[in-house]
Amino acid sequence: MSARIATVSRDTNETQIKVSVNLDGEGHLNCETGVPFLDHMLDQVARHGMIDLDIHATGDLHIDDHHTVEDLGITLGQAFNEAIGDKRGIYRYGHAYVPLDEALSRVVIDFSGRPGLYMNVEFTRDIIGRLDTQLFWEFFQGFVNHARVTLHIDNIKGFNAHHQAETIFKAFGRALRMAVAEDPRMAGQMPSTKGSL
Ligand SMILES: [Mn+2]
Repeated sequence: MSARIATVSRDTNETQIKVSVNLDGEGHLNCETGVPFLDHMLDQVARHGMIDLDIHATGDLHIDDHHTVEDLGITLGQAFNEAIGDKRGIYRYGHAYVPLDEALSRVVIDFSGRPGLYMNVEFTRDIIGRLDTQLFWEFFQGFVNHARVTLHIDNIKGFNAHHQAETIFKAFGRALRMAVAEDPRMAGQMPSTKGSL
């Protein structure tokens, strides 16, 4: 496989974001988003996805975190879509269950080419750190639309909202890792009878 890397810049009046991704990385994150809890979550995606992420973001945080979190999801999705290429020879589907103490989440992803987010999560608090938990939906919707994936996220149990979020992002990283991995038996074929994804 050729190098699965991409760098995407996205500039609007609300945010300026640059994301570099290496799908075959070592799990390193270099990140400055200005939203500390989001940095903590992206660190989980990089580490558990074995993906290298280099992210620089400046946004209108004086309003709130909304535009920055949503646009990060969009830009990350664009970078994934570019890095993964034509999807020949990958597993395509990935899934993971991840616990953290009392919390348990399941994430299932399909690099289907068809954007779809099915998120079943009830956070036990509205705010984690200073981050509005509604913004996780915005992040994943932005990612899904631009990475063109089907993504099912279920928080099965959880009392502590930090744990709920962390299990979701760790499972997201693990599911990504499985889905983008090279399948030696697929040997460069498209993982679809349709012939394209
Ligand atoms: Mn934590």
